[in-house]
Parts: sequence; structure tokens; C-alpha cells
Amino acid sequence: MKSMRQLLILVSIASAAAFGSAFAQATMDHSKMGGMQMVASNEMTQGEVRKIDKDAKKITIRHGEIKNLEMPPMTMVFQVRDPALLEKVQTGDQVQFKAMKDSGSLVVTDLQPVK
Ligand SMILES: [Cu+2]
Repeated sequence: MKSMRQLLILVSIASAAAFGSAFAQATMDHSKMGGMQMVASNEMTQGEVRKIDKDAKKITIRHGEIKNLEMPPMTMVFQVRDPALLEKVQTGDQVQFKAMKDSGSLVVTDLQPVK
């Protein structure tokens, strides 16, 4: 009797584990999809630094097409989320950057010189 109960417990643990891993699999696939979408919308945009204003936390970039903002190539001023980003680049540098819309203004969230 006792061993029968242990067997039942073992079976229920095994099926719980199987269910758990199936669930984990589904969760993983889902997050992978989300991750791919993030990569697509967070693609780096090419540009050239035209002007840097550290006090105002602004940078002027002559940029290529920004796919996630559906913006054609142009020269424009961006806000910079973290002023430390401006320490990494100089006027005239070729850069890669990420920009997003934040309550109406365009903000650079990542910026790095292209070697
Ligand atoms: Cu623009």
C-alpha cells in the first residue's frame, strides 16, 4: 500500500515536471519573439555628429533613415537621455545611435562612435 502511494506521488511529480518544461518552452518561444521585435525596432541608425551641446543635453546629427521612427535621412537636433553619451563622441564623428520618441520629443538613448 505504502509503495503504491509513493509511486503515485512519483508519477504526479513527473507529470508536473513535464508540464512545467512544456510551459517553460512556450514561455521561452514567446520571449524570443518579443526579443526579435525589440531588435528590429531598436536598430542602430548611422549618422554624423554636427554639433554637441552638453549644457542643453542636445546633439545635432546628420542621420540616415531611422526605421523605427519612419524618418527619412536629415540633419536634426536630438535630446540626449544620458549626457554621459556626449562624452564619447566629438563633432565630425561617424556614429551609430538609437533614438526613440519620448512624450513628443526625440531622444537619443544610445550613441557610439563608429571606428
Ligand atoms: Cu530626423
